[in-house]
Amino acid sequence: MLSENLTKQLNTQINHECFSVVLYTQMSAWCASKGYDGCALFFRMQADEEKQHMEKLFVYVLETGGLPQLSEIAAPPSSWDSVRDLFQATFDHEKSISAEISALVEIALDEKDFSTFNFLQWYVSEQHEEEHRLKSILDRIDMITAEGHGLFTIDREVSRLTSSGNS
Ligand code: OFO
Repeated sequence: MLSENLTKQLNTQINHECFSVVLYTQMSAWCASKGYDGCALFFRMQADEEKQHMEKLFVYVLETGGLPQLSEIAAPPSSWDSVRDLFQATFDHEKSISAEISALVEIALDEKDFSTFNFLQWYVSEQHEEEHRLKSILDRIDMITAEGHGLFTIDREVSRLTSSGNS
């Protein structure tokens, strides 16, 4: 049975995952509007993954006697200065999600709620993977450097990584 505090914190995380869905969907729209189809696909897939993250939390709260509670989602930004800027914003966003997950793990441990602690380990691994994937993309963008000349290559590279599921 979840404590009132953990129920509240997990509900906050459900809403943060919802924001990630909206953010990545908007990022996908920006990419598509610029003709960066590989990046657009990447962000559509990211948005789908975030929906799964949200649903996993939603079901866990329900199964442990809590009431999932959705709240207002802020509007995401709708444009970025460059593809690099877009991926940097994504990396920063994922790092902030990792910090939120760590804070939840800490609360679960403090409360000796080992079921929730165990449940959250999936998110700990997932965040590790996501940060690694985004850092790899940023590294490749930096290697390719000169945007304008390199954009086609960047887009193709992101598309390749998206379809292989590798970093
Ligand atoms: Fe990509 O973050 Fe969800 O958990």
